[in-house]
Amino acid sequence: MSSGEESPLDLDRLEAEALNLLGEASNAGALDAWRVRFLGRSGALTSVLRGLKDVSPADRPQVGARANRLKTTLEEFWKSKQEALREEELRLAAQFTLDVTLPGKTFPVGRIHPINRITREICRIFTAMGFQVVEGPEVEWDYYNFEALNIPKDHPARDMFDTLWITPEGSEGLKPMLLRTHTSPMQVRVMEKTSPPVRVVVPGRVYRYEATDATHESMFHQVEGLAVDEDVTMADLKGTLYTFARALFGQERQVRFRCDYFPFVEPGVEVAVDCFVCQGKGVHADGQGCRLCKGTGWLEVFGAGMVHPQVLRNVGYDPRRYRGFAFGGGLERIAMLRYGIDDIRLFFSNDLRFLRQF
Ligand code: YSA
Repeated sequence: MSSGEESPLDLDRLEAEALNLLGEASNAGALDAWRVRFLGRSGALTSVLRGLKDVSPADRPQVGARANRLKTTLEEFWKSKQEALREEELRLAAQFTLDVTLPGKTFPVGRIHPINRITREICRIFTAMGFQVVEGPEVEWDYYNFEALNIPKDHPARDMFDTLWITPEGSEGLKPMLLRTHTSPMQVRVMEKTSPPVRVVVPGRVYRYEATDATHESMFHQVEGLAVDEDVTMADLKGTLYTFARALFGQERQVRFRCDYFPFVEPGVEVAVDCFVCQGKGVHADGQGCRLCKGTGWLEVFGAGMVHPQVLRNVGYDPRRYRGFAFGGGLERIAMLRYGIDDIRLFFSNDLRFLRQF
């Protein structure tokens, strides 16, 4: 036989090898690779058939017939293997059919942080009364945080606000800058840019150089309120805060106004609501003192008052024509009262067991 010829023995070996490998093919990919290797256009059997022209004329009929039989055999085996694999695939898929009676998978859902939640709730109550919501910078000039609010340099009222300074206090030639200690500077910024009537609430972060305990944080949130017009009186302030306190804490709440001092209001008041845990009694039915209001029966919510005439003058308003009221309170403290939380540090300690309750 000339070169390129396959002896019947070679075809026997080829058949044995092909059937052996076919038996090992366990998936569609392996089966496809097998088909390419033995029956494909450049496969082993095709090259045998192509090489028949080089076989001696005497042997050609016998080798050709053997090669054709082998081709038919391999194709048949391939087909039945393909069917067997397909059946196996279907059998496996049937094992994993969807059971619609099983409970669905639950996906983790994010929550609104309690401070964002109370902020939204408070803003909704004030916008329903005609207030606009505005925000302002947390890094602030001394002028807006103190000077324009009637708290000049060296005024003892600066001691009420433990300040974190950006520029060192007293630094030569630099306009003093700080992290705002309250949201009240926005009263000045808003009035500088707007003509009366003004009605705004300002939620936002504030900072104080203070030790942390159950009711104090060094970063916390306040909400400021300001209304200025020709006929604004203390009665408007009281009506607004009554409406607010009852909307947030319940219709049966009592509101108490007591004299207080802030340099940017005259007169100034402290606003408290009666404690909704002990119903203003200061003690529980079992005689125990109320933990929430510390036995006083009242919970302080806001500092407030009538805008000082000097503050109106500082922004170019005529205090003989315009009057205003303002108020400011701590959002964490309000949220603590609203949701019955007894430690302010829980808000920003990132404890998911706490945050997931909201
Ligand atoms: C007063 C009169 C106005 O016409 C307008 C606003 C004000 C409030 C004033 N700007 C102010 O900041 N007053 S305050 O120092 O007494 O703080 C107001 C509220 O912030 C407090 O009642 C308390 O709820 C909260 N607060 C103060 N220091 C805090 C704090 N909350 C958490 N941590 C602290 N360290």
